[in-house]
Amino acid sequence: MTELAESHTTADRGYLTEKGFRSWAYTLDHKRIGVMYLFTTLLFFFVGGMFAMLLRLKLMTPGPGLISDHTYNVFFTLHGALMIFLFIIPAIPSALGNFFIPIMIGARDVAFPRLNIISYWIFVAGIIVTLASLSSPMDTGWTFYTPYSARTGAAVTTLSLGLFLVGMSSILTGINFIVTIHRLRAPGMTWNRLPLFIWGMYATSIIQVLATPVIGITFLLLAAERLFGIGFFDPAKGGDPLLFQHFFWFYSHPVVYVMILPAMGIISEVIPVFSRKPIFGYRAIASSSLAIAFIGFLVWGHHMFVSGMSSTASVIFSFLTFFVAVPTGIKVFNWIATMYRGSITFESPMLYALTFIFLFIAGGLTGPFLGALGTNVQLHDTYFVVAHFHYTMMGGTVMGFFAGLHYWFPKMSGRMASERLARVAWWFIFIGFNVTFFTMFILGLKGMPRRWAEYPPQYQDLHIVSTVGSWVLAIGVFIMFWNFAYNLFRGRPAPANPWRGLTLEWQTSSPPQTENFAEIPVVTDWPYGYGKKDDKGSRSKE
Ligand code: HEM
Ligand SMILES: [Cu+2]
Repeated sequence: MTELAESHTTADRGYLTEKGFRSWAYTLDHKRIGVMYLFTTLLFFFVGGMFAMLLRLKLMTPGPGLISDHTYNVFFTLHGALMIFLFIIPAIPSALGNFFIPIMIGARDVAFPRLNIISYWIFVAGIIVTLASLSSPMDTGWTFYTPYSARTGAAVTTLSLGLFLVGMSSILTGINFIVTIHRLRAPGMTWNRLPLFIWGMYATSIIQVLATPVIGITFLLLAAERLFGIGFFDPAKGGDPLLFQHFFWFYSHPVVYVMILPAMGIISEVIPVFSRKPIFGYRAIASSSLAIAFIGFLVWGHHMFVSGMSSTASVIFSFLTFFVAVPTGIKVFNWIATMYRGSITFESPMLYALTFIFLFIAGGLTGPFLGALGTNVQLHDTYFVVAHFHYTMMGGTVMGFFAGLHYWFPKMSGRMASERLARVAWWFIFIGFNVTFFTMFILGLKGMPRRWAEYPPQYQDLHIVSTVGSWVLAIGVFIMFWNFAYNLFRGRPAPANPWRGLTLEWQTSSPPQTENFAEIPVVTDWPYGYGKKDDKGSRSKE
């Protein structure tokens, strides 16, 4: 603990001391910007979640019920698009990444603080344009496939431009993080001592910078096709609708790793702290993040097996898909090896980290069924796919995000959340999640197609089970955020290092002061050396 952390009093609210709208809107402090991203993305998690609840409510009955079929199309488009573009892609990188990257590498801020706040406001501008598209809401699904998206009367052009801005913000943030990690590491913070969350964020930033321009340009082409009738994707004008799918998935497959890599980074921080053991296979975990980032660019075609792409291409994409499983498997193996014979305690961050591993394995093991050509053709566009991606995205990324929120809440807010409430919420979330989404695997295997507003009555029972599960899940999420909201004001003051972590963010006060550290720390060791020191007094034992 630094001297500053010891002398820190509860009256001193660190970077939160200054009050008022302007002090936030114009701030250059990466922590404040991170907090603003956190609130913004959480808002869309709730709005997107509300649409999910409406979808599930509607699916309780097989016929036309609660809402019209067109409204159903609009709702699942909004649910998918908001969850993906305004929540899960930006949430961990922009919110937790912004807040913790500089602190964890021992810097005072990101490399380009002005660019950082500009990125935030570009993000907000993108959101405003996106919301403007609600004047005639999208019904294309979040994938915007042509030719339908080129012709529908819905506000595809407006939404494309909104998401173009959101993407631009994401590219700028990625560049900022890469430069920050290269240039601003504290003395002694070598690449081999970098916390694994930083490695995950580094790989993520590379994907953001390389892949996002592709979707940005695709959105512009789509807008141009709609506005000026240029035939990029329309066969009647010499265009190719498949080209759109290639562009779309060349971005969107790598981007599932923008969603999952930061969460994996969080898990790699939490597991050793709550197992009190050095992380097993540090280098393997770090380099597998980079491997996932690069292989992720080679497999987009596995979303297009039934699109009419050549069978040679299908076979190659199917083959390559299996390679992503290798670095992913390495990580899971190393987390489990880290826990092996550790003194594990089940505080809330660990509880969610274990939930991540459990649900992500379930999601991951169902991936190969979709990656293999034969089974894919059978399962394509059924609820099996819906179950698979909710297990990986919500069971994986969102649980990782929750682990991170519980882990870092004391640092960000300067208060402790209630462990008891966190546990109650966890039970609801764990049970609710599995009831909601495991049911969808069964529905998919039985042949229930996805994106159908009405369906044959034999599927109704399972749909009812899933809907009831979604209420249990929603109650859990509500309790969890109640816990955070209440203790943001009422929680007991957090010590500098409540979990006894070794990464640098725990060596400054909670909440951190404006420039993070009274004195830039000098790093002498890696951050995972729990347990005994060796005879030289060094903790660096892998
Ligand atoms: C309370 C939790 C949730 C429930 C009950 C839920 C439920 C649903 C339902 C019923 C569908 C429509 C399936 C169909 O008709 O094909 C759907 C689609 C989707 N969900 Fe969720 N969901 C939840 C959370 C999430 C989260 C956290 C994410 C991402 C972060 C997400 C991403 C998606 C996507 C991308 C689609 C596809 C939309 C489309 O086909 O255009 N969902 N979800
Ligand atoms: Cu993919």
